[in-house]
Amino acid sequence: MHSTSAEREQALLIAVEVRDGKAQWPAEESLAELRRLAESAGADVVGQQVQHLAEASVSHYVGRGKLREIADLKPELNYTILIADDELTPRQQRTLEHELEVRVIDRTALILDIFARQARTREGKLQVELAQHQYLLPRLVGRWAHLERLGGGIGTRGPGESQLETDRRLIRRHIARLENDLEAVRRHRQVHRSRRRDRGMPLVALVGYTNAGKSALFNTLSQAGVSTEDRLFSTLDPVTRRIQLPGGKAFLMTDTVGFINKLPPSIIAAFRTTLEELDEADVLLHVMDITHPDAARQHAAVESILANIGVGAKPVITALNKVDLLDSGNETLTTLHEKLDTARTDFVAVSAATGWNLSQLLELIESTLQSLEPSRVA
Ligand SMILES: Nc1nc2c(ncn2[C@@H]2O[C@H](COP(=O)(O)OP(=O)(O)OP(=O)(O)O)[C@@H](O)[C@H]2O)c(=O)[nH]1
Ligand SMILES: [Mg+2]
Repeated sequence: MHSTSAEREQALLIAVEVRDGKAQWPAEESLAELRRLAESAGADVVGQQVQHLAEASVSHYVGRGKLREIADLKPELNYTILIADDELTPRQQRTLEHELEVRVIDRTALILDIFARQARTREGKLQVELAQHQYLLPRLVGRWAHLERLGGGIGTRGPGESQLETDRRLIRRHIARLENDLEAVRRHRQVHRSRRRDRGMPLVALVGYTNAGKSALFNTLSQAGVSTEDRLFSTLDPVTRRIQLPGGKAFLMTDTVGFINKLPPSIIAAFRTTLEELDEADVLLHVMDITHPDAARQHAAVESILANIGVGAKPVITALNKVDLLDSGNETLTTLHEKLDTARTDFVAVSAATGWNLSQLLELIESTLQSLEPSRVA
């Protein structure tokens, strides 16, 4: 028997769908993703609640009536944690915890929790720890003492329970130390990068939504043993490998962290170095899971993050991945490309799993690199 089920958090998911006319993800689909995030973090999801509002409540995120409904569900669902699909303000989080007497976390905390599990390198761990502390800082005051002691579950990894009791001054000091340590690691990486530059090899960086198949593609192309998993955020730390082109020349490819809808700015800031890899790249290879029902929205979310971090103008090659899962390949490809509503035409359908059409992808990479700066293809 699975002994952990008694200790696993029982999560109730909540989302507010704001009807402001702006194009966005329907709450149901966003919640389906939140469910995967919660499960990746080790929780069992026992239910979900959506509320349509003109705007989220400043004091408790959902409206009063919904709050009562959620409270009434407690004896039936036995939820031990409430997870909001948006980043809650410290005030919203406090009020919800106070009214419902359960721990309340949000999408950001969940993502940070998963990142903390996945970080392997010193730099990755420092980046996650920094983001966790920055998240924690405004949320320290006024939390319920008994809630602090619950611990052990999701949303509490990383800084740890003892840190929650520490005062803000200590947290600030710790943040400053983390920033210093990160700076040192960054300087080291800078040296590493300029050496790579000296060798003159062009750099192609993989980008894309989490679980799109970036690492799978990376592995098939480079024979690297990067872990690929059917879970969100399986890759965190960047890895770079040399890949041979059909014409005999070579380039470097970097696999790195995936993106997600509502990726909090604090996380983007903490992952600056990782994302600088993208800035260094000559070409971005945008990997999409074209079989995903939200492929078009995922594509838009990735493009918007790329624009936010200042690399939106880089040349992009789009790989429509997982075509092995499609029945009627070509038809779906055409409709999808239309749906993507992009002016870009540099795309190629591939299967990282079976290796289908990867030679065509390499040819496209080769011609793109040549057209950029012929002398750089060493
Ligand atoms: N059927 C099929 N599955 C694939 C293909 N490419 C990747 N997958 C699967 O999709 C899942 C995610 O693949 P990853 O390579 O880990 O995805 P990723 O983009 O690196 O994800 P993150 O590191 O989380 O950002 C894994 O279960 C892969 O086996 C493909 O071409 N066909
Ligand atoms: Mg990966």
